[in-house]
Amino acid sequence: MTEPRYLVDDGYMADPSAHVFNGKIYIYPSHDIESGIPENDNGDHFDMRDYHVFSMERIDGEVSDHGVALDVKDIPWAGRQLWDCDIAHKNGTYYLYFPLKDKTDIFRIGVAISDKPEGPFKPLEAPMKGSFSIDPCIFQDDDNAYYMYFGGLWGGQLQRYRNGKAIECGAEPADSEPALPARIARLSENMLEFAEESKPIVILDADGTPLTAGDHDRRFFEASWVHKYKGTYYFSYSTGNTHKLCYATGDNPYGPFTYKGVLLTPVVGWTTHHSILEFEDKWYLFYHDSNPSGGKTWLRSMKVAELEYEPDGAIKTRDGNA
Ligand code: FUB
Repeated sequence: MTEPRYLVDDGYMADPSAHVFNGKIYIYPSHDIESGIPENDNGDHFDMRDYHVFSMERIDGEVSDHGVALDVKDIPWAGRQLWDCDIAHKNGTYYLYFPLKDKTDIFRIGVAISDKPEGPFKPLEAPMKGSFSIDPCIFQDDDNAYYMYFGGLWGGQLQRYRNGKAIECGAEPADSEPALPARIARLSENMLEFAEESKPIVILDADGTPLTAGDHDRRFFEASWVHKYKGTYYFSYSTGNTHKLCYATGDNPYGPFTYKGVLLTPVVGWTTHHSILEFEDKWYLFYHDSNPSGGKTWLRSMKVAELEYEPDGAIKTRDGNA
């Protein structure tokens, strides 16, 4: 596969989290809809109400839509806005982790369970204790520990917290201060709770200093993803208002990570958001753009493209407009 490929042409799907289960690729996207809510920096127009799960046997094969896997009306604690989700598999059970605003309009992270990768998923009665903000990404390490990375600025509400605790002012730090980091927490044995207080994912410059809040071209904004390549941990993320996907590397799941570069240049649309997957000895980038909707930032279409590495482990930058 050389050219990027759109995965579905019926409806709008974004933020694709791709995993391999039972030898097949399963994709867990956000389901974009035309909500009629005017566009704003808070992301109110991203008023998604359900998730579909997709699968394919080959990277260039037919994509099956398994239908609605979870609906907001079935989540007891739901307010609004089902944003980017991710999945984990442990001992025959599939755990879907999703951000959703609760009835007080605060983003929390919920869990829903199924015995099949395509669902349907049954949500728990309440969100995960101590959870906040958006964009959960689950990474299973080689020792079978599971970690959740999460967080997102602006509409994702991360600026309302410091060191995992809600703050009064809820503003971003000054430009010269360290950037607000994504968070990580190991998951409990039963996969339903955090096993520890969340910790910051610090991204360092090559000289060892943390990236600053004013460094909008490189600092973390949202869309955490972690994968491991040749023993190195790669933390990748979106820079949000500068529209890039960047990555940083480290030698353990908690970091710190050292900034390395851009893996995808800006796409048509405001956001892009991705996952990285190894399948049959090749690496792939799943992401989205707003080309098919004619640039509507809230109607996004998921794609896949091959991801390549340099011999030293650097990821080759892809052109977001290819
Ligand atoms: O899809 C809603 C939000 O847009 C996601 O949670 C963010 O990462 C951005 O892609």
